[in-house]
Amino acid sequence: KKIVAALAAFAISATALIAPALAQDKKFTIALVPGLTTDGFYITMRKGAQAAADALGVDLVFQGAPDFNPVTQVPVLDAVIAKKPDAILIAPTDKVQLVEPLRKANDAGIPVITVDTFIGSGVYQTGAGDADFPLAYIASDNVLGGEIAARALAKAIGDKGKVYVSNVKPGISTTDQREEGFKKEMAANHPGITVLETQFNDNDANKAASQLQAVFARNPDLVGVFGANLFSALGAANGVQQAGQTGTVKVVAFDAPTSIVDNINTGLVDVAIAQHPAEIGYFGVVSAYAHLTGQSIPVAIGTGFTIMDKANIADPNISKYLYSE
Ligand code: T6T
Repeated sequence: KKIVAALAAFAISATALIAPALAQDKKFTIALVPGLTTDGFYITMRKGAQAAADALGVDLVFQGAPDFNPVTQVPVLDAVIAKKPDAILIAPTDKVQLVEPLRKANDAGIPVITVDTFIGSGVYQTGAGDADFPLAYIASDNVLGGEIAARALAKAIGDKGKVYVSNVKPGISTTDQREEGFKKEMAANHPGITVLETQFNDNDANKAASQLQAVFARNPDLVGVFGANLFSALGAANGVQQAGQTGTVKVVAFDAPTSIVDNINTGLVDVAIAQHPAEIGYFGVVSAYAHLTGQSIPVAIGTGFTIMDKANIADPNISKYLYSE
């Protein structure tokens, strides 16, 4: 009897010892849902996420919609939730419209971390509001990014004249905050600059280009434009070129696709503000993994910027922040 009891006790303690080890050997699946799939920013984020996944032995699933739109993103999210990944990283395409779809993931016990964009106020885990359930927000400081853009544009135009913001659409946390930071900086420190009405292009570079030409036709004394994301900036720059105003109408671009190098070298774009999307993806996966293995994680992680212009774009320490295709 004693031997049986001793063997049983051994079996129990051995199981107790082995169980946590087995739990850590589980291969986690982490899903990354981008704002859209065909955007150098999210392609680069995916690379960073994959680097962390490889280092940690995690399966990374990248699934997104072809355009930046809650109407197409929500069905993709639903399909991802149905596959029950261990965690979801997502760039929500609208602050409000993604709250309920993401709550479904949270209610199903799938931890949610938002990358690049946020839902609600972006301040999570406070116990306040109804959109604070994501575990963490990992992104650039987009208000600061808008302020940097305003200072760069002010410098390029000699601190006076008419400018406007070429933006995507209201309701996107990142681009809303960039516009907010831009206008705040202009109002506080650049009294000689008039900021005209924002033009919304629905993430369509062709629309951004025709809007530039229309604004210029109404305001022949236009001296600058801030393109608040990749497609807004490329479109606005193309518009400046098509209007024959290269160098006269200054362009400050958010984001850094490889084509920005030519635009900077020809003088079409004065300054590009590169985000660090690979860093966002990397720390997204690391944070999810830390949570899944029982660690507590920071509720917010801020990533940096690299400011590119003609003087530094050839430097490999700068150009390494250009986005992947
Ligand atoms: O600027 C990035 C991203 O930060 C934003 O949320 C949406 O647009 C981009 O993906 C660039 O196209």
